[in-house]
Amino acid sequence: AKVTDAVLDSEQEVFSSMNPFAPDAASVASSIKYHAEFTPLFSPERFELPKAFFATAQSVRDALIMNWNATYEYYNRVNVKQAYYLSMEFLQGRALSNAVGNLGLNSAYGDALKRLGFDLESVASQEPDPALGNGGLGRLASCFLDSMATLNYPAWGYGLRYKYGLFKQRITKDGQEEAAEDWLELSNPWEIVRNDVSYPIKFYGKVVFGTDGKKRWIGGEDIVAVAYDVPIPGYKTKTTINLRLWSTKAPSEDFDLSSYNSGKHTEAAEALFNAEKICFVLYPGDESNEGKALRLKQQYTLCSASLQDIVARFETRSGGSVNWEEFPEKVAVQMNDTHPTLCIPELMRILMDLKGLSWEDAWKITQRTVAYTNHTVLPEALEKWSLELMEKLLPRHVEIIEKIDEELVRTIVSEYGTADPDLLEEKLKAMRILENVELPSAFADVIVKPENKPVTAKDAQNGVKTEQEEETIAGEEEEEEVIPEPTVKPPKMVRMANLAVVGGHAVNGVAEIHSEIVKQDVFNDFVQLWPEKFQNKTNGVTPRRWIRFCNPYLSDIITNWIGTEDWVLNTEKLAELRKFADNEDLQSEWRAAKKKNKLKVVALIKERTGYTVSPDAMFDIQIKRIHEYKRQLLNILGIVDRYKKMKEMSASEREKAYVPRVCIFGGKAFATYVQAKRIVKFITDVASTINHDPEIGDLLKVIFVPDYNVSVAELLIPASELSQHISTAGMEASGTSNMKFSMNGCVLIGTLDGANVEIREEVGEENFFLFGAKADEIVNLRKERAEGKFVPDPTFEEVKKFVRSSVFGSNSYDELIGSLEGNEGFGRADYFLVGKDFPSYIECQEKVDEAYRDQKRWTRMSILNTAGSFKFSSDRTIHEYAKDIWNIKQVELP
Ligand code: T68
Repeated sequence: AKVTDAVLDSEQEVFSSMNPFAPDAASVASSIKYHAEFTPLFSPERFELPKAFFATAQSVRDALIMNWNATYEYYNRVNVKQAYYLSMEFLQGRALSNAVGNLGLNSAYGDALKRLGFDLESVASQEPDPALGNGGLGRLASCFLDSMATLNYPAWGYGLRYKYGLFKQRITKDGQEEAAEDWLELSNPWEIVRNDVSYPIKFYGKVVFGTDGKKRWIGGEDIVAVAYDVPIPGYKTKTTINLRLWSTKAPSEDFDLSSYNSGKHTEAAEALFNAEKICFVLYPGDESNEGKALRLKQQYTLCSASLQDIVARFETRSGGSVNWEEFPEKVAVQMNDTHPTLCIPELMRILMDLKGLSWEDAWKITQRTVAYTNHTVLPEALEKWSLELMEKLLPRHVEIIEKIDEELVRTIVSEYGTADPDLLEEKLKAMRILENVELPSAFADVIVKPENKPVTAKDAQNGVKTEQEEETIAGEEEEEEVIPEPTVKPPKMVRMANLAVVGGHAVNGVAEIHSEIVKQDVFNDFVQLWPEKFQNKTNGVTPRRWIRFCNPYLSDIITNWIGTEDWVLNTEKLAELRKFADNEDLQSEWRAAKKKNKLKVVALIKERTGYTVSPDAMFDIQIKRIHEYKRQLLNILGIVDRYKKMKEMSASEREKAYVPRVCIFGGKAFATYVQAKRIVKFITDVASTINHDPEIGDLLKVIFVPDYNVSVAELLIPASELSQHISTAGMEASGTSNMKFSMNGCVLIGTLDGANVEIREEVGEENFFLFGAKADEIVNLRKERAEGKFVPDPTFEEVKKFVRSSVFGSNSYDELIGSLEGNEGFGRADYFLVGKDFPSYIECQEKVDEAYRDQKRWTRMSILNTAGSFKFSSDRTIHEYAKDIWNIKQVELP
């Protein structure tokens, strides 16, 4: 099965119709030379790789800008409804090969660079990986942009342009160290600063009544948000959408020239620094109050600048006759998690205070416009802000939030009535946006319990004091008296997730099981009120970046066997591979491609860690943020168990019992997450013992790849044979690397959690290694543990003992191993149930070895994973959002 020339010709036609230059290698080469000469980022005398990258990127950008302009000119003209995806993170990855691939210019650019003495791959590898995200949530946003552009949906992304982004991870003998990631050091060739697109952003100040009787927010600190646009090309389409990233600066008059001239240089520039520091880093430490305020400022900057921009565009496109009721017919705002929830009070403020709408009208418009995606069920990850901080920083928004909370209280009271005060109290406590805050005065007396009848609002009006007031007064009057110990009041908080649920028209989880947990558990009370709001949108990933471009060897094989490259757009076609799963020719091509990808990883590992690994061993990979619930600890303890057993065997027994493996880890631990950093340190300690053990050799190697990012993932995933998705059931909302692995013919070992459940359904249960407790068993298992009923597995006990016996250095890992036992001082007793799942995990890993020994069987499993992964294209996900939440239509450019 070979691609026919006709297929290639018709593809060439599609591509040249969308390329303004219709470029051939000669014109591309002259465009690159032009940029090398006239974009003076480097000195003129040399033309080396870094300059070649910039010149090439700028030449590609010319094409993107033309398509971008055509796209927006058309959207403006036809005034279509647009979706806006607001996210604190976009994990874009490198852009050059992606853009060249989407534009279909691979051979033109490849040939052109060859003429200039370079090759496209080395030029592309010069590009720094933009570090504007942390994990799955940020990468999802970037996959969505690719799909929105590819499918011709009118949509934009909005985010922040962090100067340093997430930190760069270094691995030292002490574990993880963080360093600033200066990704903009050599400037960013893809961004276009729009000096004419900037908006004022305010913090602090106070709320007053204007002469028109309307509320006004005045005074305080003013900064400016400036737009930086990044064009996002679709695949095989002219549509090029926009990722608009905001950067912050001080208004120019804020530089205090007279202070500066009198020698007070630092004070003179204070306002500049204050404004710019907002966009220095993603997730600045928030232990201090300053850190918290900075994060809130980031979130508000994103919401306010984006909404001002969206509102301005709506007004312009309305052409002089603005009908605000039409706003939700032209605008859909999707909030990626709760981080952009301030959109709700900000849109209310703009509509009421600046555009003169009533509360009722503004509320209807806001609700119809905004929707919220939830990405976590961990209670500690549901965002809350201190009311006190928010009152200072955003006084007008707090008034609006209080009113939304009051309306919610009204709804809850009318839903549940006052007949059962305990029930009403429970519902109010669970559902209110404001936590630990007295009921609004109009509702002060709704909860009447016979035993402790509180002072009613009416009593209060009549001058009857509350108990507390009596106490204060008594304390003031009789100073001699012993004042009772003040009880510590729980802090007043704003619950952003509750605000997001109340203020939007749709709430979605990101995999079926997750959306069910969202409904049955996290937001169950809200489901009772508004069942129609709750939806599922199973995540997806773009098949362009995650198969076609990162795995060209496999892509060619797929195209040859299916007979067309259409699968890149219509992933259902991948299912056609099923019928060849046992074909020996396909199988041997398939294995050869995997081997070539593994060889690239062998080189990467050598370069990044100094270790030499065998390309013939099984590549077993776990790459994701380091988190206790993701259970990298289970993986590494499994490795320790394997090592311990190997040491107890003779050389020949070892070789018979185990398949050679390279166990690869990658991921960053959040800088202040101490337990996660201990896990990193432990993995690297285990690695250094095992990798230096001459008895073990190639039978087992453990690698921690430092500074895991999108580009590293693009190398590791195509080379993977087994990948681990082993979170405690019910805790991983979806996972998206599981989808990428499966697409690249990797077999998964995992729990019934997140999207694993659906992947297993699609690829077939015989092609997925399942183990562990189920989500609905977890609560009981934890209870049993707490009651001391859990009988630990003897192998698990031995493994812990082995770890404590200084095999991996002098450290006894008390805090880490202690957390699995719930010893005094080490926190919750094995909350993530590592000990519970350990035996079934080990047993499952034995089955993995057995399956791998039969390479025919394994290759079949691998092929059936790729063939069964088609559901997990983000194109499918985006079609669902467009239809069920955003109500937007595909618009093809003329
Ligand atoms: C991830 N969430 C989920 N959060 O963990 C993952 N959160 O299951 C899911 O597949 C993915 O979202 C996409 O839906 C995150 O990545 C964060 O990174 C994060 C960062 C700050 C605060 C909260």
